[in-house]
Amino acid sequence: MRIQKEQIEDHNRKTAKSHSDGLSNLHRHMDQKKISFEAVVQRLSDFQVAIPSWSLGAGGTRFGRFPMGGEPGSLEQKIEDVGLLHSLNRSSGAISLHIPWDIPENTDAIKALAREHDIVFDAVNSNTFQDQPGQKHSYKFGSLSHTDADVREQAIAHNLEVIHHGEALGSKAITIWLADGSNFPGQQNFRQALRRTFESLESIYSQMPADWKMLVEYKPFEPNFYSMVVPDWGTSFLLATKLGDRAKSLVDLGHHLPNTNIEQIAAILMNEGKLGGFHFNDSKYGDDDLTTGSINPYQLFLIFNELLDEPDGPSGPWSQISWMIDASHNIKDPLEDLLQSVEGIKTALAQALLVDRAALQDARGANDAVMAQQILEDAFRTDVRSLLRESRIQKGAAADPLGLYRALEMRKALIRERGRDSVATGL
Ligand SMILES: [Mn+2]
Repeated sequence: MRIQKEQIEDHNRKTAKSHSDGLSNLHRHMDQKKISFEAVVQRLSDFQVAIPSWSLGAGGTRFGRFPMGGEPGSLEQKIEDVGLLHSLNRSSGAISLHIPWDIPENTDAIKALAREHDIVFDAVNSNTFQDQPGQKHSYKFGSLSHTDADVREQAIAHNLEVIHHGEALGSKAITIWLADGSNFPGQQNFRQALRRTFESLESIYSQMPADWKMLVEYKPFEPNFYSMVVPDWGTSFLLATKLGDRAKSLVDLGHHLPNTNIEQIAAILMNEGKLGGFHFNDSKYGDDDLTTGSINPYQLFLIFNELLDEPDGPSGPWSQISWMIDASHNIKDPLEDLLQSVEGIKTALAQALLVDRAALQDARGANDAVMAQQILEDAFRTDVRSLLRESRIQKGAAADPLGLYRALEMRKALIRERGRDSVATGL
């Protein structure tokens, strides 16, 4: 399934008039605030968010799963789906693989296919939260933190194998999310579990290629409900700091307790040069994996506002961050949801780019809380949709990606091609 260049051009012509009206209003508004229109459009065009391979099929809960039909049944088809998204929005030019769900059978062919779709391979993800068929030791009671050295060795070897697959594809990072923890008070010695985890991570880190980074993800609960070995950003920061320069913390928006000030966490990690990656999603109660920006768009804006509060450059802190969506859904067409998620992320980024930073600095210096709040809200309440549309049109993407996806009846075409019963691998 491919989208032709002509289909996008034809679609964009139809919306040209209303687009230029909206754009000239915004252009005037930005001129008044002395914010460069061209620079913001460029920044939005450049921004790429990796799509995780597990988000392309219907997700599910432990109560049930409702497949969409036409789901990608192989790694090749997953890359084609990301290619489809990327041709619609030109902002999804990377895929993040999950091993062992996505082990390439023919690395060269996979790389060639990705190149055809203009897709690169972002961070690879290891999996020690479930047992695989034929596996010698079980991860029921943990992996890198396990009390048994043989289990830890097996988990270390798995992570090295993941790095090995990633290297062959051109990835430069491994994300380690550890499900280890305990379900009942007394079950686990906190100190010893943390020490064992550090030693296991150290073993992986020392064998990682020199140009790779390790992203240490954290999560307060689930699948363990009393304690997690890496429950919060502090523990992740501690581990990453002890490991070395190439180990960084990874912030997953859904991995916080309700009302946590995530923007402040992002600011602290960035200040210390330890923010290595971001997983986007949204949540109402816990790790809900809802569409990014659908529940709390102001929080997302405030996070970008913090991330942009650093001087930028080719090797600046911003350029060190791996961006990825981490969500999978039970009821939506996953491709439509991903288009919405990317739009939600870029909307928040665009609004944060409109913050009058000099005025904000002055207001803070004068302890003018009213004006500081006003400056942020002025940016947040700006309708940036025409700005996003313009950044897409300039890049050869569809003015309205979701609209074109629907107009071309892409899901129907995928079902025709792959069948109604095709289910995404790995979920
Ligand atoms: Mn995550």
